[in-house]
Amino acid sequence: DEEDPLFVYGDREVILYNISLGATEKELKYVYENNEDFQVIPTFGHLVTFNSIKSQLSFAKYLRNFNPMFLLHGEHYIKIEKWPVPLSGKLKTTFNPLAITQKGTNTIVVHGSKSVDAETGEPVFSNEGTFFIRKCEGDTKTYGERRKFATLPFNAPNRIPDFITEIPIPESKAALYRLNGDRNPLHVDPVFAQGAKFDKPILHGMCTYGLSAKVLLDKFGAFDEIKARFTGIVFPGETLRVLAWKEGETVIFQTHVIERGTIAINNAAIKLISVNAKI
Ligand code: HDC
Repeated sequence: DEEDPLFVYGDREVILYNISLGATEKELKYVYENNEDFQVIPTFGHLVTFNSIKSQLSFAKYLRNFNPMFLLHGEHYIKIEKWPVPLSGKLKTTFNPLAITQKGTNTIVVHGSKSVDAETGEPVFSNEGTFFIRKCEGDTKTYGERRKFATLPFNAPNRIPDFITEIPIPESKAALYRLNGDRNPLHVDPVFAQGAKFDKPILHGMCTYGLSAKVLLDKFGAFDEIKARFTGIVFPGETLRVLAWKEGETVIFQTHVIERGTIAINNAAIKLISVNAKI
């Protein structure tokens, strides 16, 4: 396991994250630290792993011919271990690979992390990120156990969704979203994007994920687990359509790109929690 520098955050990071997922001045609970219901959209919990180059190095050493330009985010799972999500903190994160699978010329890396309160040792967030790396080589091997929710298929039920909403994405979205910590040039630099074989910069997977999570949170309430697969790219300026099916405490969802008729997120779900039961 590798250990990262501390991730230190407060209301500035919380408000920036909420606004970059579409929160406005009409939702004071997301943008105003003095509001009695001030809160962070729980997908914030992944930032601990994306703010650090060390987390990437912790799996790069298992690979041959690894070029970060050819890395795409394939899936992501987050577990909120401490509810409600603390609005400030100093977190210590340890990383460990969970699995490496070679599929033709692509390597799929599943990378796990656990973040604890640096002072008390109390668990706060766990993450499992899957990275789909083109033109790479690795030895297929399982290193650690995965959480059940992270690996369930979550196929959309064969019925009309319980909830559908649309989210227009401003052209400037990726430029703003980067400030949360993922400075990957793929999302802003046209030359880098072309090197990665895209016509123009693509949106951060975790931005599409967070935008979808916010509308689900607003509709269905608090959740403490979320998993999704990135099945298609998104360009800033496009419009997302989120479709959701409530199945007990699990809400299965998909996120489509209206303009190109594609599915950007599939095999995805949140696990609702009863906030009252936790008080
Ligand atoms: O699905 C394709 C795709 O393009 N998906 C969208 C990817 C995307 O846009 N991601 C978000 C943007 S990238 C990003 O945000 C980077 C971010 O900045 C990362 C920062 C790094 C931080 C590091 C700190 C830790 C694609 C290309 C992923 C796959 O498409 P295909 O090649 O057509 O795949 P397919 O033929 O369908 O399947 C091949 C095998 O791969 C498995 N697979 C497919 N999609 C997967 C996936 N595994 C994981 N995740 C996915 N999304 C399939 O299961 C298949 O395996 P098998 O043959 O066994 O069925």
